[in-house]
Amino acid sequence: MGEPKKKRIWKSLTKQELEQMLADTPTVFKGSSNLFRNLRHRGIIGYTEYLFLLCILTKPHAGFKIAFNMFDADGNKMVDKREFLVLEEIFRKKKDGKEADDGAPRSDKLNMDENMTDTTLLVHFFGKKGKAELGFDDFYRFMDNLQTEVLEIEFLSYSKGLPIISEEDFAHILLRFTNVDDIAGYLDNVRKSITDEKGITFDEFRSFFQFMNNLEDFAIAMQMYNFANRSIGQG
Ligand SMILES: [Ca+2]
Repeated sequence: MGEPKKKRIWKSLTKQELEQMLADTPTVFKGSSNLFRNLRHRGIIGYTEYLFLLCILTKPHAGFKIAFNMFDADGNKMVDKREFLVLEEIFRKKKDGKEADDGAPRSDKLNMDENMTDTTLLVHFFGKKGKAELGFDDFYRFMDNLQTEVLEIEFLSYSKGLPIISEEDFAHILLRFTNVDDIAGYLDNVRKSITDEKGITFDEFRSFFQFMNNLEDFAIAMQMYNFANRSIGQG
């Protein structure tokens, strides 16, 4: 919400500029939780890639393997570019809301794919020639780094250079995910109930959001305890 604060002005790239951008894209071996921040505006992603990245942000780590296996159509434990491009098809189907076999012969679709512009993400994963393949470790690290990067950006926007954010800042972040209009009462509660402010570190912040990504599993576990009539303690 409220982002992006400033709209970027529409920008056209020349073919040379685009090629330079793609040539400067770091390989997946050089991936880090600073990848997107280091690239800044020197990169391009497609809409389906944007949806894919957005999806990753709220996936539990256990789901990474499922996603990897989904791409790895031939089961050789590596994802190649062709396998990854199935993404286009998945999101296209979702948009149409049906199993859209448009009747076009398979070869037509592949031709279309080959004429597609490379993106930063494709070059990052599969190299400039598109021949590199992605192993599960690289894939896992990429997804983990992306989650960390986005959480870091959020954390740093509140911590202002300090190693912690305040409990009240944390409450602000949580309330952003709700439909509550008048948050003053809630923030008052936080102030009253926390007399001894310790602050929240980035590790705690990240753990919390990783827990949120696993909320479904947690709910199932809680139901089991409930069925078994067992109580749960902190330990
Ligand atoms: Ca494969």
